[in-house]
Amino acid sequence: MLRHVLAVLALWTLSAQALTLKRRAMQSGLGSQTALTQQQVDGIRSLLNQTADKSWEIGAHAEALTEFLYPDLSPFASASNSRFASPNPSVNPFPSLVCDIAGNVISQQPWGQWQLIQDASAADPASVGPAVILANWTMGEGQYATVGGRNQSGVGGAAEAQVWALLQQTPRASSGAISHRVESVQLWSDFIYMAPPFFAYYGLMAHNDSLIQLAYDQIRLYRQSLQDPQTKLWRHIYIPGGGNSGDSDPGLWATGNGWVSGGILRVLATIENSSNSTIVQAFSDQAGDLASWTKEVVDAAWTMPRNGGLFHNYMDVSSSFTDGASTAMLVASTYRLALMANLYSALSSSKPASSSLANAEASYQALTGNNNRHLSSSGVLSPVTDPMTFSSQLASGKVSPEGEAFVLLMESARRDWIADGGKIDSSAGNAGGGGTSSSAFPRAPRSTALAIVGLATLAVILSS
Ligand SMILES: *[C@@H]1O[C@H](CO)[C@@H](O)[C@H](O)[C@H]1NC(C)=O
Ligand SMILES: *[C@@H]1O[C@H](CO)[C@@H](O)[C@H](O)[C@H]1NC(C)=O
Ligand SMILES: *[C@@H]1O[C@H](CO)[C@@H](O)[C@H](O)[C@H]1NC(C)=O
Ligand SMILES: *[C@@H]1O[C@H](CO)[C@@H](O)[C@H](O)[C@H]1NC(C)=O
Ligand SMILES: *[C@@H]1O[C@H](CO)[C@@H](O)[C@H](O)[C@H]1NC(C)=O
Ligand SMILES: CC(=O)N[C@H]1CO[C@H](CO)[C@@H](O)[C@@H]1O
Repeated sequence: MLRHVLAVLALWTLSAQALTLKRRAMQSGLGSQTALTQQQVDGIRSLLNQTADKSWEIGAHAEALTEFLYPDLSPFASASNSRFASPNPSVNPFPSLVCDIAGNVISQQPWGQWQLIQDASAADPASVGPAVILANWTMGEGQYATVGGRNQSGVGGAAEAQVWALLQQTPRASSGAISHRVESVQLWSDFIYMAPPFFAYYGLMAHNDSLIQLAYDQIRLYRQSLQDPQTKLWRHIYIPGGGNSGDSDPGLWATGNGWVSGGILRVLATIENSSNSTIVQAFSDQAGDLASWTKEVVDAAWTMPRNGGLFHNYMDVSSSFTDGASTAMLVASTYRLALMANLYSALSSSKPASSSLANAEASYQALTGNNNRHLSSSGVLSPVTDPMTFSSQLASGKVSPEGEAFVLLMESARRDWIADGGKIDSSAGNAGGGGTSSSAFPRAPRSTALAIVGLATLAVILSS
């Protein structure tokens, strides 16, 4: 009897220890209830490294690595160890891969060019800006400290010049909205992920509140021009005054709504996570708006038709092909918004609808499970929209770098939600069907179950 009690106690202690270890390891990389494998994550990272070469892809790559590998430095960092507002050369772990990305960009920037990467898009190169700011603050001032061959004033100067490019070299709509394009005024939903998070982070680090206000104002002005009053989702491209109407795209492009919700959330988190109560108070009305504007998009998205858990490329057009990339990004935004609304009581009225959370989880399971139907064992996501045409499906076997980044953003958001005590709502099942297939079953619980069975067997042997 005593042996039996001891064995049960031993079992209890061992599994408690296993859980503690797991919780500690959870802070970066894969989450505790992930349905991804390490092999898929390695594949995604390697695909990103090889294929993300357009300006906005480089920015999305850097942000995905920040949230996935260096979460203390992301705007969504958790309370006790956030270094988001105070990055410095001794941060641990050091964000070397993000600084590598910034360094590669800077080393190729010709002298005198204000954009970080020369581009017909005014906003897309700014997506790399937060990585450059992070590199600047973590590199140190020593004579031999360089990133991309430049010393600190050169690296900080590159970020500053990117701000000037947007403020001084880019045309604006009469409303004041800064164009997404260099040559003419065009408002693209993509802008929201590219420029406002950079303005906000720059403003926070430079103690320049007018840049934080600018981030908010640009989102407000873009929303005025792009939001569809019926669905509340955002249109893709609006050309003020008509212009060359061939360039406009009034469709409710799914990826655009992913960029919008993800970009607004980063600005919101930058304000809330500023570690500066003056800023939190000064921007409390703006933060409330940003949270409710994200909720509009997130809740509206989950009322749109889906096929096997995936959104359609144009969200309200069931005949358009399904797109795993935007689906991943909208799952990410749903979990991020839920986390922010939980943490900050001022934002609690912007918690996503419970049906949104259940649908997001069903789509997460559909994307990651179902015998690798949508995410191959080497990490290739499909089907996805072609990032260069945005209206056609990418040929099978090809890789969408932004889609790969969205999978890491999705995993990071869900991981952080769970780590904060958020519940996974599986009531909507696995929207991809085939929910009984073994690969749809989350890996971590399975390995925990195996460990418990093993320990229980040991307990029985010991006590007999
Ligand atoms: C990309 O791959 C190269 C070569 O293996 C490696 O040195 C570099 O650190 C990688 N960068 C990222 C961001 O993964
Ligand atoms: C940084 O680099 C610039 C350009 O190479 C140089 O003019 C400047 O003196 C350097 N600053 C420091 C502090 O070393
Ligand atoms: C770069 O970092 C230094 C402090 O390490 C700071 O003084 C400077 O303002 C920063 N520049 C930018 C653009 O963030
Ligand atoms: C907080 O933000 C205000 C406004 O930007 C700034 O004046 C102040 O220096 C900041 N305080 C700290 C401790 O960074
Ligand atoms: C804040 O940034 C804007 C835009 O770069 C600039 O015009 C302004 O002078 C800055 N304000 C301060 C106080 O540095
Ligand atoms: C310093 C600070 O305000 N950190 C906050 C950053 O955001 C997370 C939630 O996303 C909070 O938990 C932290 O308190």
